Amino acid sequence: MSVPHDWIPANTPGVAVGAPPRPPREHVLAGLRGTDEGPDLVQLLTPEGERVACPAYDAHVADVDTATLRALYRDMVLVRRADREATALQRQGELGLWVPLLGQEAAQIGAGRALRPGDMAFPSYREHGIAWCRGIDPTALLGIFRGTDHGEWDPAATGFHLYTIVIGNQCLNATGYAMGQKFEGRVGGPDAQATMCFFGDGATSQGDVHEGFVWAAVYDAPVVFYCQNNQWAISEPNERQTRVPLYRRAQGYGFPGIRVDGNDVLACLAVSRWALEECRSGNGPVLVEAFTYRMDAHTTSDDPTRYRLADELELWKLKDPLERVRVHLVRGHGVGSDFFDEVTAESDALAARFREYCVTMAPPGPERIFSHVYAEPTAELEAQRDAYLAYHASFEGGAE
Ligand SMILES: Cc1ncc(C[n+]2csc(CCOP(=O)(O)OP(=O)(O)O)c2C)c(N)n1
Ligand SMILES: [Mg+2]
Repeated sequence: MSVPHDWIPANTPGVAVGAPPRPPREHVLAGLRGTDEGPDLVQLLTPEGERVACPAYDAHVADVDTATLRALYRDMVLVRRADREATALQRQGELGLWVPLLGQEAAQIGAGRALRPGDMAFPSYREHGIAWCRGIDPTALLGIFRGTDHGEWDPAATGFHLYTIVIGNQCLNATGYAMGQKFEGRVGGPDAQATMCFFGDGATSQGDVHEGFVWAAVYDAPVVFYCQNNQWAISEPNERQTRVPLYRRAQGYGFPGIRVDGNDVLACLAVSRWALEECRSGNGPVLVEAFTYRMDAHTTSDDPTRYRLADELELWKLKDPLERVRVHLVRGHGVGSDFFDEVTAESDALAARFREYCVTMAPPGPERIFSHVYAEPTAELEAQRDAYLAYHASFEGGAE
């Protein structure tokens, strides 16, 4: 089958008469979309849990032994457990909203474990697995979804920016940050840093992403653009966002684009390590498309049964990111049931702690709205805060 980049327009100079013409529209619609897995998918662990050779990337995970694989599996189980608990908490009225990560554990843990402490990550709103890898306890995410906070962590201390709801906007922030890393000489050398920017397939249609790509390309900014193509942008399928596989778009900007099996944690780790190293050594930017699937609703406010068929989900369940690592650990590394029982027990304990934290969270005081407005408070802001607090105090005292 021909693919779009092989197409030759009819009158291209130097192309022999009779060369294959551009296929008709029906041909394009028949399946030459950017939605197929395609021939370039980087995969190290098959959905059946079999380790397959991948000469281009094997060296980047040569150090991954049984202990590391177990750790990657544990990460994925724990973030999935917290995610499921948060979904239940929303259904019970304890959270206003939750954004599930179900199905994207490998894409996030692989990338997150490739980051070093000095690197910087810019998430959108579904990156609970990246937060985990940056050492942020899942309880710190709850305030955003309970409506008490915009994020409890310190981006500078954790190397993890606050969540971004405005689609694609973080690509501009990440590119600017990476340009700063470059201007300040933090590229090349032993302590080199990189930036990783997380966004979805739908975000690639946003102007901010295009602008970020252009600036990053012309300034050789050390940023890995990490697109989790989970096939859907709420109810819009990926085929409504693109005519070519997303990773190929990088070519038009002048930097490499790689498509990795986003349900294969080992491949995501290998490709992310490679991409980050490219950036740290001055060869950035890089686009990574993690080809994955959103197994749950877009958010708890969404009902995916309104726009997609159940058999699609059933097909992706066969590619579950956790299951293939479990099978590989058992068959390839002789890991016994004790380990899996321990991880289950640990995940139950995490879920209980997470729930307890959520239902006992104190509502924030009225002064909170004035915190972090500016890096340094201004006299005017302080005056506004004092007036607001005085008003609240009179209200509580029964004066109203
Ligand atoms: C600028 C902007 N436009 C529209 C929205 C509404 N919106 C929220 S999520 C979303 C879909 C994003 O899809 P994708 O980028 O694929 O990320 P995913 O949610 O699948 O992880 C849209 C359109 C928004 N938040 N910001
Ligand atoms: Mg999406």
